[in-house]
Amino acid sequence: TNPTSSIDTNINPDIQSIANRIKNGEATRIVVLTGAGISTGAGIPDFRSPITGLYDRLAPLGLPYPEAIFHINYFSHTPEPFYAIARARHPRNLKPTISHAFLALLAKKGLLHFLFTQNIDGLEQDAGVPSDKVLWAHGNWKSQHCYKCSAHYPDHLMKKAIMSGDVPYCLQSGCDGAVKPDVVFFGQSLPAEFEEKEKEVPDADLMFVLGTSLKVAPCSRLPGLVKGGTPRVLINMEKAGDIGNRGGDVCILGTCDEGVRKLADALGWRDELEGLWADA
Ligand code: CNA
Repeated sequence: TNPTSSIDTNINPDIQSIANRIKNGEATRIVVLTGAGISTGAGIPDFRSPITGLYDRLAPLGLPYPEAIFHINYFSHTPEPFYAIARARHPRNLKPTISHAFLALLAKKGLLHFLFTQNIDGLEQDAGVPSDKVLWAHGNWKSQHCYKCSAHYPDHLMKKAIMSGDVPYCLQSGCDGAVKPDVVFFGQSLPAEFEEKEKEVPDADLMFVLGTSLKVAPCSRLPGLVKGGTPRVLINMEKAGDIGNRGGDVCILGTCDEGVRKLADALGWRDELEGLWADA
C-alpha cells in the first residue's frame, strides 16, 4: 500500500460500501434487529455463547433442558430456577454499549425506520432510541403480573423477590400463581404489535442485525423478509441465519462494539458517536 495515499486502507470495502449507501441517502429506512450479543459488552451474558452464556451455567439447577428455565409450562409448576438466576440477570445500573448508542445515532439522524429487539434489558431506550421506534419483541423487566390470574404485582415487592431469590406469589386471595416479569417466555405469544411491524420489514432499504444467533423464532425470520437486493448487514461474533448467502449481504464478524466503530469511521460519525455514548 502507498503510505501517502489519502484512502484509509484500514476500512474494509464492504463496510465502506454500506457507509456510502447511507451517506448518499440511499438508505433512509433502516430496520434493525438486535439480540443478547449487543448487551454482553454491558455485562449481561447472552444465552448461547459457550462458557460465558447462561445455558452453559445452568447444570446445578437440574433443569430437564436449558430453555426450560424460560418456558412458561415449566415455570408454571417450577418457578424456583428462574428466581435463582433472576438477580444476576436483572439489568440494573448498567451503561448501554456504544452499539446501543449507534442505534440512537441512527434515530437522531432520522434513518432508523424501526428496531426490533429480542432483549429485555431496556438498554436501547437508555441509550436514547425513542421508544416509538422500538418493539420489545420479548417484553421487558419493567413490570410483572401473576402468570395465572394476571393480577399486577407491586414493583417494590418484585425488587425484593429478585434480590432475595425467593419466588413471589400472587397477592389475590384464592390465587397461588407465581409472579412473572412481563418477559415473553417460550410458549407465550409475542406482543400483538409484532405482526404489524413485521409487515413493514420489506420496506427497509437496509437491515442491520446485531448480536443474535438467529435461533429464536419468530424474530429469526425477520432478515428473510427483507427484499432481495436490499443489503443486510450482520454484526456478530459468528455467522447467523442465512446472512451472507444473498448478494448485497455483508458480515462484520467480531464484537458489535468493534463493528459499529468501524462503520462509524467509514461514515465519518466516530466523534459524534463517542460523544453520544459518553452522554448516555
Ligand atoms: P443468543 O442465542 O444467546 O445469541 C447471542 C449471539 O450474540 C451469538 O451469536 C453470539 O456469538 C453473539 N455475541 C455475543 N457477544 C457478542 C458481542 N460482544 N458482539 C457480537 N456478537 C456477540 O441470544 P439471542 O438474542 O439471539 O436469542 C434470543 C433470546 C436471548 C431472547 O429471548 C432474549 O430475550 C434473550 N436474552 C436477552 C438478554 C438481554 O436482554 N440482554 C440477555 C440474554 C438473553
